[in-house]
Amino acid sequence: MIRLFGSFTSPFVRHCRIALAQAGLPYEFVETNYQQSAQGSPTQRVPYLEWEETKLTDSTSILKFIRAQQSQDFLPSLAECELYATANTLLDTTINLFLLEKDGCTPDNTPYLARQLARLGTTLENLNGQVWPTDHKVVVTDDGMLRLCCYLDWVLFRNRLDLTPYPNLLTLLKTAQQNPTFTASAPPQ
Ligand SMILES: N[C@@H](CCC(=O)N[C@@H](CS)C(=O)NCC(=O)O)C(=O)O
Repeated sequence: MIRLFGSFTSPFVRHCRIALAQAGLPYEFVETNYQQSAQGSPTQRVPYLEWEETKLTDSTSILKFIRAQQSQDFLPSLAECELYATANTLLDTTINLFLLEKDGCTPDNTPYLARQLARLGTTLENLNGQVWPTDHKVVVTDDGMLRLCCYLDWVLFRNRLDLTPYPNLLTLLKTAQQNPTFTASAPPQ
């Protein structure tokens, strides 16, 4: 049996949960906190996955594994790969700001964090300028768009950023929210 370790709030874990549901693969979800992930994975992060002798410690290799079970290529096009990588930058940057804020480091008192915040603004503005599909089935079968939607929903869930300057991205998220598999994986309110 596949075992996926993670939390219901992590956007990285959510993407893996969606892919597992799309593949129809049975798996055990093991809720894992910071202390447990420090023991269970060398990266001290979630998600990680165990299956027989296979142990994967990053959502990217986990997604590649899941898509391979469906005989699907992971990130087959350059555009999908670029969007997936861009969404990862948004995720890592926003989470970095979120976690450091808990230690009292903010863009106001730490110059590198001001650069991190600026990176979010320019990246979101660029993505908002793109044309997005309006069919939820198209959105959730592209791992770049799926990654971006997991990110946008997490931003709203954690109230991290004001997304109103990015109406096209909010419309993209609304499109994804028409998909039952995407909605069923939403963080608990
Ligand atoms: N590149 C990793 C990032 C995973 C990640 O940042 N997970 C967060 C939870 S959303 C985490 O476990 N953070 C713990 C920490 O930073 O110590 C992936 O794609 O799996």
